[in-house]
Amino acid sequence: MHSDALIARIKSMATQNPIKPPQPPQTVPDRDAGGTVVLERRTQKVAPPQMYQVVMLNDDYTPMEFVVVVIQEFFGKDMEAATQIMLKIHLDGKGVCGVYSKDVAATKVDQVLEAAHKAGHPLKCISEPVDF
Ligand code: TYC
Repeated sequence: MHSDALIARIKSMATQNPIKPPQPPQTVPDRDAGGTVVLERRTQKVAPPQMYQVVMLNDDYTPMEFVVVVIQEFFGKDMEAATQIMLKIHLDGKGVCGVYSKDVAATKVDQVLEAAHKAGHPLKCISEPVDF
């Protein structure tokens, strides 16, 4: 290259923005290659699961004390809370002992009915969807 041309080239390299070298093609990050995949947040969330309340029913024969113990034992209430729930059932005919997923509510019903049956009491309870 002629020395004038070389000097002009060097001056141009010193004053101009560098020419961007060709870029490799953009690839989608790959999980298997250890890339991080960022998903867009969904605008609509999945609905929460339907919950079920365990409702205990009044009868004329089951002793109040038995009902209080059952509510403490299977629904995790202390004696005061269990007594209040029992009295509500006694006065209103029914009352909610707890709210659970469908499977757990069904298990609670089974446990109460088995305990009542074993003790010879007619105590009944059911589970129903919340907002029934
Ligand atoms: N009514 C019962 C009584 O007078 C007491 C009772 C309370 C029974 C709640 C059932 O779910 C019940 N001995």
